[in-house]
Amino acid sequence: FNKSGIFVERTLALIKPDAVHKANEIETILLNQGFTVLQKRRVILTAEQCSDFYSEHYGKKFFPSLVAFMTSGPIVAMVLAKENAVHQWRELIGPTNSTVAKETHSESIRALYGTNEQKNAVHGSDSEVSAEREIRFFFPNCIVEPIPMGQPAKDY
Ligand code: RTP
Ligand code: MG
Repeated sequence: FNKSGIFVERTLALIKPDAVHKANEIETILLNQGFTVLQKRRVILTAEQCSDFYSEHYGKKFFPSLVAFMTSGPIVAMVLAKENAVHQWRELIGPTNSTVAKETHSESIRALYGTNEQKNAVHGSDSEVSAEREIRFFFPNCIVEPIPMGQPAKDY
């Protein structure tokens, strides 16, 4: 909810291990694009946690390599808020393959900070349903419902 009490969509962003050293620059870009950072954590995923997070890709050829990459170092998880946040964040990060991004979306975050099909600097939820699941995955205590009027805000 924004200052006027109007619902603002949320999405989950990850800064992947290849771009964690550029986390401050990436955060500056997203703030300049009107996103608000509601939550932020630096984490190192276990292979099990990573497999769960990317379970939609289980069985694909690139899955073992993806898990190895995503567990190779710390990542930064952020809950971002903005109007139409899921779509807007996907637009800002650009195409999955950073090589393609450099050719077609040269201002995108994946063009600027990614390297190839796998090392692509950032993640963004692909739908509102994914966003809610992924936010809960990284921020299980984060409030998802508005706080009822007259009740104290607690436990988030
Ligand atoms: P993400 O979930 O990380 O935001 O990326 P995405 O939606 O744009 O792409 P997705 O298809 O969900 O793929 C997840 C991540 O797996 C790696 N990948 N490697 N052929 C390959 O080697 C390949 N394809 C995808 C990338 O790191 C991609 O972001
Ligand atoms: Mg995806």
